[in-house]
Amino acid sequence: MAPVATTRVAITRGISPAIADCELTHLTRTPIDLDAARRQHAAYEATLAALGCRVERLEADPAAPDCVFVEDTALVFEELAVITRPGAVSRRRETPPVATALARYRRLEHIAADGTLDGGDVLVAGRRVFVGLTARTDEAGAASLARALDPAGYTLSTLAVDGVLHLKSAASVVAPGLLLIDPECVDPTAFADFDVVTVAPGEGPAANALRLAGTVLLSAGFPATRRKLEERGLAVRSVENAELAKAEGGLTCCSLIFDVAESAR
Ligand code: CIR
Repeated sequence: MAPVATTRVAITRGISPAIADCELTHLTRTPIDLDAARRQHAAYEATLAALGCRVERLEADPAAPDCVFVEDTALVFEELAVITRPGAVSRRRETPPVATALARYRRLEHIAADGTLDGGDVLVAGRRVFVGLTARTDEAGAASLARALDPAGYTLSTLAVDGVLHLKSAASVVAPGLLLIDPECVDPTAFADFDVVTVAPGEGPAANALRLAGTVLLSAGFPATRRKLEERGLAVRSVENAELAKAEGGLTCCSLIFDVAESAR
């Protein structure tokens, strides 16, 4: 049989002109330079494109300050996509446009209304799914995700997260079977079946890294963690993210990346 050609899609969203009113949990509010944030975001999208993605940017919503952080609104698996129920009420209006975009590519399930779950709390490593229990994601949200994923054969477990917004603020997949984590925020023993590399001391935010096409995208400014990853033989590319970091956003937060068969485009 001929191999099926695939396209890698990255869904992104413009930055809301209201980003100054973003949700903040662990950081003190500081001014965000909207023009600089937009330049950095465009450069991020260009990096995704250079690494093989077809970038589909959804329009920003002036009434949704955090809409650029599309990761929190949905989870895309090979078999289905799950539309989340964000823990912050201000963010619930972000999901419908993302659901419309994803419906072209995947069957949709939804997190049930008795729980909350942010995509940033979900780390997918092969068929293992780790869900961080945080101010945004609760047990009922995790149980709803487990029900949606069970028929497709994913195994879900929950873990505690301390001192950061989301699980993926403190843990990322950087290679098959290899996680980058901040051990001050998540317990490494929760990932017993995986090889783990820890961020360098004082470089906690480096733990939110984005693996794409064999390259690890790392926020700029974390040289010691970069060296640790390179010592593991990984190709690392720095991405400037300082403005959106003031809104507690990292590199994974700004895209939903998945493969589609050519016929589904
Ligand atoms: C929020 O608090 O919801 C936004 N200001 C930041 C969301 C970042 N998203 C993510 O880590 N997945």
